[in-house]
Amino acid sequence: MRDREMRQLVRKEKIRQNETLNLIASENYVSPGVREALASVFTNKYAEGYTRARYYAGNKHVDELEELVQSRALKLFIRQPADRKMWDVNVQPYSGSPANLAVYHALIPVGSKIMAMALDMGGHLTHGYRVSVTGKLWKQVPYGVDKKTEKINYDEVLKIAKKEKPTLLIAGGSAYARIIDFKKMRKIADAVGAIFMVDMSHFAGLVAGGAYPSPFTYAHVVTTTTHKTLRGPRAALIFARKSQISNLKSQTNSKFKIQNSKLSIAEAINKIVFPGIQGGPHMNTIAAIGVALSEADTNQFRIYSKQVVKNSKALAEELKKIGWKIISGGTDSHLFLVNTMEKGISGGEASDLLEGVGIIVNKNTIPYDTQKPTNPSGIRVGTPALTTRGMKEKEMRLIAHLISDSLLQTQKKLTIQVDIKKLCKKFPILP
Ligand code: DSN
Repeated sequence: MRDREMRQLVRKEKIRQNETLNLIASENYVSPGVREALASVFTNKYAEGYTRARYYAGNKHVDELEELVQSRALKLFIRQPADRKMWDVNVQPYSGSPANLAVYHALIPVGSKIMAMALDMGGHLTHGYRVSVTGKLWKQVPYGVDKKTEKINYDEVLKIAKKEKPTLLIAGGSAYARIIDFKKMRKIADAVGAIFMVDMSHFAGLVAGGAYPSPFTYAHVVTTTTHKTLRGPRAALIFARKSQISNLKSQTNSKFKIQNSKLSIAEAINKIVFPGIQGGPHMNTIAAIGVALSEADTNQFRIYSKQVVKNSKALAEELKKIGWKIISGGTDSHLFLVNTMEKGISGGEASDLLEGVGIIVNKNTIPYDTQKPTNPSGIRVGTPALTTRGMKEKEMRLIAHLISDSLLQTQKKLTIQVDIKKLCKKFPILP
């Protein structure tokens, strides 16, 4: 790169990534192949529209690319060819937020209710939270976790759904460590006539690798980002059923009729992604999604995704053993929450203390948090990135002690920093 300033920033960021332990649950390291596709000539091309229906000429290879990525996405997530035929996938969303917005805009009338996990219980901003545009256009009906078990209480979800009659029910979030029972959630959606959407952004890679249940049997729509456990570029996918939305029995109960009822769910969504919300798709990113999808369709990735969960369990268990409170008592996935406030350390302080020694996490609210979201009571810890580096349970146990010693300041900062650098060196990630 000729640009000296930019080159230096890239170099510095590369050193930072190499020399710190990344425990941010939503981050990962992409392969050289994914980065190569991102930097490919496809970045030069405008391709507004869809395959063979573009607004510009010169899209012969773009069309082939988009179709290839669609078929890879469908094949990876829906194993049975007969089931696959019932689904379409849109590979154009720039990221998770526009993907979710497109689904709502396509399927549910403005003003109707989206029932989703509350943000401070582990949900996501774009599931109708008040500061997001999704919370301004639609009304969020939140559900949470049980105060005692800190897990979803499906009877409680049903009770809220029956009372509120949402038009859309969402499963998935950004800080819920446990397996979600999609079958039960679909039953709840059916009981009140709601569309059932799963946002699998966090655990998509685990679904692809067989380390987490698949939502496809039960959902009408599945959205996902591609850059978390799936280890692709920063973008998103929307999987949608080809059935007509007017066929959804849901609509009988709702005072809000679903939009575009003559179209299939997938057609309605495609129309909103483009031209409704977005302009030209980022074809270089779509190429990179394609690379990530083919990488995820390998035995190596299946082993990786299972190791992500094993590592997460090992790290949570060891932290628990040495006296830290893990929300819900453990994890079934790539992440978990630690209540640091219990030891008098806020989430913000914890995150700063850890960054000071080279461990990167994010502060996070815990269920029924009494602190403000800007400085909540806990941290979120995730293992996708460290697993990509090749670390296993043994390293997780060591890291648990490094985390604990840093937070409690029971070891000299310098000693911990040296240990972390050594560990990073042993598991290099970026050449
Ligand atoms: N911000 C992402 C996360 O960290 O979970 C979700 O969009």
